[in-house]
Amino acid sequence: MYQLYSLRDKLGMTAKVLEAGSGVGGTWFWNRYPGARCDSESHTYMYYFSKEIIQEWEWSERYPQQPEILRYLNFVADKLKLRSDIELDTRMSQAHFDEATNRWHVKTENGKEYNAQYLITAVGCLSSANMPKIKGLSDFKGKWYHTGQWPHEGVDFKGKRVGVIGTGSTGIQAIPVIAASAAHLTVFQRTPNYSLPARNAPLTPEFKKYAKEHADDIRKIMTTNTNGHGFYIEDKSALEVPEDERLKAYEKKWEQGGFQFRALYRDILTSAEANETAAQFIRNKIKQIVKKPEVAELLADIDHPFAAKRPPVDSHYFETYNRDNVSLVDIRKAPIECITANGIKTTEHEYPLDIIVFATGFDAMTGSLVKLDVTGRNGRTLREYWHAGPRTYLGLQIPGFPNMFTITGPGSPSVLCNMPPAIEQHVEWITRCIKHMRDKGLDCVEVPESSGDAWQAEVDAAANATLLPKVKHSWYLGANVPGKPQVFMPYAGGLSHYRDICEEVIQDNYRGFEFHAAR
Ligand code: NA7
Repeated sequence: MYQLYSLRDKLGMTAKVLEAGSGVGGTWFWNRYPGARCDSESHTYMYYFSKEIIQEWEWSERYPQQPEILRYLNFVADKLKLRSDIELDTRMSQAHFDEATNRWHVKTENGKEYNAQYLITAVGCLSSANMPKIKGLSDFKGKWYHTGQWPHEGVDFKGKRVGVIGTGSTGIQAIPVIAASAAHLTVFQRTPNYSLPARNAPLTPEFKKYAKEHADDIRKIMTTNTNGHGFYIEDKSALEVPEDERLKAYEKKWEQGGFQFRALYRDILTSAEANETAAQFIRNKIKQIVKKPEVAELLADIDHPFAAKRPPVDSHYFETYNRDNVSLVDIRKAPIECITANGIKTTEHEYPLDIIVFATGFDAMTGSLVKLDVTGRNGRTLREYWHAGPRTYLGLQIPGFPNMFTITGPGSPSVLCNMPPAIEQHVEWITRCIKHMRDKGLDCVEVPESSGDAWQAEVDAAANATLLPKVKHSWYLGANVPGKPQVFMPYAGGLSHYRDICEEVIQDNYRGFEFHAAR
């Protein structure tokens, strides 16, 4: 939606948006699972469509829930009169680059065909559901759901025995809400996870006023910091601070809630020793909150550095394990063997269930792109080109795929950020590039292999300067999808630094890109 608004507003271009769902909203259209909400704070979770919209729209909570975000996106679609340019229920099934005309031919599942100079993919980094292939699912007599494809009419858990597989951000959001209505909830945990309390609450009138009056200042911070949040990371090492001072600081941020905890020290993601100070603080908190020692032990037995997998924020996640109707199963020790007609069978027990919820995440970053069935120069498909892992230039273009841009593609900061500022930066960059081409009478832009190779070296170097690639079971590396190449995919050098690089590239006459004039 943002790309359509930006292209139309800045270039006066006709843009056709193909949207697989029967409504606008993308990720917020599909992810309707219980407890789904944004984990960045509402005043920073503002796709910056216009100053007027920022002033007019009013968020109700510190972390908006999915229905509120979806209402916002529908409000924007109406306000900016975008609906006439959006084709709903239109899933792209194929795109082919015609080298003779420098244009893309696009086919959709409902049999429509389009011809376009530019193909801009905005398919989301976390939109292709990862549904584990567990033997016996088709025998299950109850109902099962993936959180990313939740039924619009909702699911009634009342009186049901429910199993949740997965304790990533989604599972951690859903578990407390499901536990509140289910007869019994069994959580199947493979990898224990850190989580910070969100401390969600309604926004006060004073805060709403402040956020509107300071919208420009907040936006400036979001666009000039590492992760696109509304605060900066302190320029201080966790190791240069005396322990009692550090613990007090962690305690204060824990009480305040949210990601500012992670911003206390600059080296939390670069030094194992600094990271351990935060990790240990959280593990101790888990053990204080969870009353049954054996359950606390299982939850706190975390095998990776804090925030080295995408860190969740929660509303009463750990407290939920104090409920009598919740139990935790360690499937790292006793893996799931199969699903039976009656429930889930691990190597130790069978757990009878009426409903299974798969909070098992996504084929992240590349899954939705590869599924598009895109063919570039010389008839080469994206699936073939990326068989050993994704390769892009700046996460914006892929060698061999001219006139195609990838919003938050692999090789860009994307999932390491609050997503809206990362998306907007890409949209603005692409808009400028297209304007440049129009002004100069150019009709084709592409990147050579050498640009992709050089950028991949930067992506690797940025990742290796952090603790992130050390976690081998992370979806940042594609490890959650069996058979997927294990390559660290996002750019870990920070959004502000990346933004500077993208700007330098433009100033240096689009360094690394090649343009061709119209024939
Ligand atoms: P995640 O973060 O990928 O979490 C998925 C969870 O599901 C995680 O605990 C996985 O364990 C678990 N999982 C995945 N496959 C299996 C199988 N086969 N068996 C058991 N457990 C499994 O996805 P989310 O949807 O929670 O979050 C993704 C992002 O979307 C998130 O950052 C938000 O910003 C929105 P594992 O850790 O792989 O052992």
